[in-house]
Amino acid sequence: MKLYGHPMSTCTRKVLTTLAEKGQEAQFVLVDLMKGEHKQPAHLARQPFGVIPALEDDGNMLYESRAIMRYLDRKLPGTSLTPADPRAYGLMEQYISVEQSYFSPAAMKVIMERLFKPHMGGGAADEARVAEGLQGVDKVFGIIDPVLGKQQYLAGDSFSLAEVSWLPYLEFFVAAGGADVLNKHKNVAAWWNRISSRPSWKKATGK
Ligand SMILES: N[C@@H](CCC(=O)N[C@@H](CS)C(=O)NCC(=O)O)C(=O)O
Repeated sequence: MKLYGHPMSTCTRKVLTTLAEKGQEAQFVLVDLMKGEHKQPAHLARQPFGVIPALEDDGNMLYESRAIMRYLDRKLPGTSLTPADPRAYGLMEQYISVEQSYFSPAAMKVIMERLFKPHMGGGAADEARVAEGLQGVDKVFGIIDPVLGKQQYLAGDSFSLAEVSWLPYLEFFVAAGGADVLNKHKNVAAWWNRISSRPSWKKATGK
């Protein structure tokens, strides 16, 4: 199994976390974003949209990070990260969708402006965009906080793929100065501490 990605990429980290949760490893092939390797023909043959990650398994390619994490969870031995109970399963999917539709787009505004833009020499952060992102994240946290006050994880009492999909954006959001917004929501903050201390996340992020 080969994983084509970059260790700092949020989408690659979802796949690395899933692999670590299952106690497995894939051969890691670095796609150097700084050199534009993701837009070169060799990578476009793996991922026609020119982004990372992509997974090669048994001679077949698979792309889209959330598809890859579901695939690996179903295929690999080890503890399942997908609840068997239909209600918990529905909640896992609901919160993966909440991450993709509402949380990450808002968090990425803050992350782009405060972390990536300065790093890439893109000038000062657009504070209006940062404020918009912080407000969006605050709203999402306000919605999940009562849920996490009643249960340990988004889908219920077990860590699931829902957490895998949120972790990379949460990490960058906090690093981009989002801790104040996070700490306003006590149950979300406790959940973040719980999930970010997992060995799988530490392994995926090289900590
Ligand atoms: N929906 C895709 C998004 C992939 C994506 O946007 N990857 C980023 C890195 S996290 C990337 O390759 N960015 C480079 C670019 O957009 O040119 C997935 O989940 O795999």
